[in-house]
Amino acid sequence: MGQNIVEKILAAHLVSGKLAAGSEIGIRIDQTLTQDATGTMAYLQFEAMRIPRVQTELSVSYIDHNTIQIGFENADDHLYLQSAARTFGVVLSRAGNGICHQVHLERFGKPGKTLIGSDSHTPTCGGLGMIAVGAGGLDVALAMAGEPFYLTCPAVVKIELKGKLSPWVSAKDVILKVLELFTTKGNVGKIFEYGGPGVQTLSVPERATITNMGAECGVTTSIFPSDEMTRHFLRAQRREADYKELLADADATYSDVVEVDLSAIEPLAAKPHSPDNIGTVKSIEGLPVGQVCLGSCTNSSYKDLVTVAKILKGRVAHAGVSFILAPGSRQVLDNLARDGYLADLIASGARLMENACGFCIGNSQSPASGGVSLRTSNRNFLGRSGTMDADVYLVSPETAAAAVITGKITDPRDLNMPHPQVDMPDLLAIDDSMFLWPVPASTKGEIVRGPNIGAPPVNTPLPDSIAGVATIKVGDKITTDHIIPAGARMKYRSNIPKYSEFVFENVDASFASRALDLKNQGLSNIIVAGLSYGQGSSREHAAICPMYLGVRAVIAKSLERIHAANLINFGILPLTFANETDYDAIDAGDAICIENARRAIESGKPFDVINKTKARIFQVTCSASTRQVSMLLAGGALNVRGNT
Ligand code: MIC
Ligand code: SF4
Repeated sequence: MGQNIVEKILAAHLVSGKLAAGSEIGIRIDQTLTQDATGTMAYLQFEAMRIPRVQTELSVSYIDHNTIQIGFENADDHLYLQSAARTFGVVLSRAGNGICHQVHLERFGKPGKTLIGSDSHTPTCGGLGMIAVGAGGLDVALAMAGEPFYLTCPAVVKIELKGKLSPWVSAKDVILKVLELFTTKGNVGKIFEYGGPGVQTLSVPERATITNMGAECGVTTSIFPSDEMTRHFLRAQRREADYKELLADADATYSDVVEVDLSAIEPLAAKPHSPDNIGTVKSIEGLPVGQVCLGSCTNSSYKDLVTVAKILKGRVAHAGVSFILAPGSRQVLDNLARDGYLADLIASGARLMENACGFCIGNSQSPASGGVSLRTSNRNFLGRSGTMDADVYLVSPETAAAAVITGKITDPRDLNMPHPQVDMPDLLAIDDSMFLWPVPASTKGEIVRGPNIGAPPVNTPLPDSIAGVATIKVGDKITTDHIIPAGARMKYRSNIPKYSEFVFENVDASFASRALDLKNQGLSNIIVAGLSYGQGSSREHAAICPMYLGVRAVIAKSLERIHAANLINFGILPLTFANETDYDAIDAGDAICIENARRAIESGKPFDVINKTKARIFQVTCSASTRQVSMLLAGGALNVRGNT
């Protein structure tokens, strides 16, 4: 029987398990990436494993998130990362070199290879025909130590693209369409494999926009075939030798096939406050816009920025609009400068930011109170921009450019100008001088630890009886940004006691101190949640910090993949209601108890939870593999590893 692309790559990397959707498999990892905000913890964990050098073909440590550096913390992290990279044989991409996903796509991604990254948008490299998966830092550390990466063998959904995009409609509109069809919940355990005749009309940067934002659907990853477009992209990067054709067999099968007609898509926007709250740009036309932010790992390629430069040429940003521009990489910025487009963008009033995440993670360029911000990034969760009452809309570069001109949400097709055709160049200027390459083990030097660098915390083994309190009850679609905010708080990533003070800061500011009090009384904290708990980022701090505050279990209607894995890695029980209506019968503050917890999770069967306050019993399930059950019993992955 024929194979799809996912099956081909997984089969070539399979270390344990069977390729049957739903069962746990272990795969060999060729490449890893980390970024600074998740990377310090990942390398601290790697250090704890006492492996002298990384065991992968390639591991890259990017500094791209915390580059604002107010206070000493970020700078300390950067020095730690640089010295850890040198010690462990990791390539370091220095601050200023660009956003991990854009740079990895440009310089390192290879069709047919596997990549895991401690960032949820690692699937960006799926645009090159890789299996590229976002994971918690500890899973990346384990992969660097040569361990397989374990995941639930995915169900492969084919997204059959037909037709061709109309002028002024671009890749961002395609993924917004996909988000409208699939939403941000209910897609755990799936991979989107793109196919069909429409694929060949999309360049690699366009494909990468689509695979990048597949992360918002909650899928394990998304992937495109590797074909002549891929060869062209790699040739422009002067690495055609990395090209390998990778296509699905004609008789390949899929768990589902969904057709998307590219020619029927129109300019779309994700409205506040979720990437799946999709409407046409036409339907929100005329809304005044105070800020337009162009950049992020979704839409900051050379092609995206040249398109905007061409639209804006000869015009200046509307007086009401602050126009922010953050190129995705130094390569993009360099080529824009060489080809004259940077001058056009500056002439149009662009406020040039660093080649980094910047505005996307809310550490700068927060909108005005009650402001409307149009962004080409991928997440518009409430408060992520740094302004709680701002409305953030996610749009294509074309729609963003139209608002720069008019000062209001505008369908770019109404600009009354010919659509600028931008093809990817045959050759780009390449300059790898901002990478620090691995050095021989004998010259590696010391690891530098400033006061911001703490030891990675570990949990205690799972007690047999969990006596606790439902310390907080939250609703559906709680993101990791709700659990532990990034933005201004992000500089505490390496200091867990400090960062933990901000758990649920924007949901219930009293949570952290209440949880710590209960922990000090010997009680466990339990989080009660609705559907799709833990959406969004891969940040394992959304597990580590609650663990530090004494959280022992999350009981939710459903949990998202990366967050559930992170909870297990840090010894927090990821439980789901056997009957969702039981959610309604719990109130925050209820005394909750689980007897024989160890035996219950070992059994793999639904088990009882007692709500002492309401004098009721309800059942929950712990979906963990045998391997994960041992981690939960030991109090987390580091404890298991410590015992081997
Ligand atoms: C994000 O976009 O939310 C981040 C910041 O890149 C996170 C990683 C982190 O929190 O450090 C992600 O997407 O995984
Ligand atoms: Fe950086 Fe934003 Fe991409 Fe996250 S989504 S990696 S913060 S650019």
